[in-house]
Amino acid sequence: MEYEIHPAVTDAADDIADMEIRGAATIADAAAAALGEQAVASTAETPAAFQAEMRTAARELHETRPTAVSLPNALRYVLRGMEGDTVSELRASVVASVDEFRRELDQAQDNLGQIGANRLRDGDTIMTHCHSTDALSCVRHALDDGKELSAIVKETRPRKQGHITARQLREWGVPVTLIVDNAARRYLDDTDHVLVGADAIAADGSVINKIGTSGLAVNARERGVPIMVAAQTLKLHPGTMTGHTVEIEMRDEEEILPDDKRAEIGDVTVENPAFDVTPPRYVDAIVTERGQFPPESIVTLMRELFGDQHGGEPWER
Ligand code: RUB
Repeated sequence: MEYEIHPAVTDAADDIADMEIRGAATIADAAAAALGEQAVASTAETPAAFQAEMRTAARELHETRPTAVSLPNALRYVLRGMEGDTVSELRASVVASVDEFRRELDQAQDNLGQIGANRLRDGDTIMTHCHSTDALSCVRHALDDGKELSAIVKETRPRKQGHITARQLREWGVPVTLIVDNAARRYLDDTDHVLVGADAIAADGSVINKIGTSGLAVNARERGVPIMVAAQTLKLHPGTMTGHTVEIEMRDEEEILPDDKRAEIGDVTVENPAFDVTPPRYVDAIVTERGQFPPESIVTLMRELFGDQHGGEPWER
């Protein structure tokens, strides 16, 4: 059976895959919003057809990028809220569920920022990697508290999300020093905190984030610079509680080596993993909207939040 998938869903899926929409929280927000549009536009005539259509839309959104667990967590949240005996009841429940999800996401990011800001002191210099809205929420709150901060911003090859971070920080008036990734160790001596986000947090406290995070964390530990991970609970990966590992996205070789350059160099293999895994021993604190945790204790929060529900595909009933 073919279901009519709304352009809002196919457009969101394309934009997520192409990284026009990127960053774990933003991806989750966009996916939930697209499901809401699907529900509103649905012409399904029976409750079963409506439910099947929503699950098909969720699957299309899920197949875009594999690593950020916020995406399946968002889809699962919305689909679990789908209830009712008629199409209009089902539609209303999805719309309400999407609204609630998006509100909670904003609220969680705000609460997390307040908590994370307490770790930052007036005059501190932070070092960032990639672009994380959760990490920047901590900076925003510290600034609102009247603290002055400076930032050393890693460029973050190959997609240079550091530029987005730099632009945001400059808008807030934070002095920014932009460096290439390879210069990070040198500038750790001028850094008070490494502050990064996460795409997923595993039950053992490992942090999955933009490629290069783990090397930065090892170097920071060696220099004695604390590493703080800002990650709302939407980033906790339920499947890792039953031993699943987080899939690391491998992206197009072209992002690293365009065809014309490849023609100059000759036949080489290019590997382009988008994320890496930082073991818990290199992380000082995971800051969530529920408080801050040493990474080894995050499993306690996961047990509390997920209970016996360790995931499964979002569209499974
Ligand atoms: C983004 C990235 C971010 C996390 C957290 O990778 O690694 O650090 O997603 O972001 P990409 P946020 O650019 O490949 O999506 O805190 O905004 O959820």
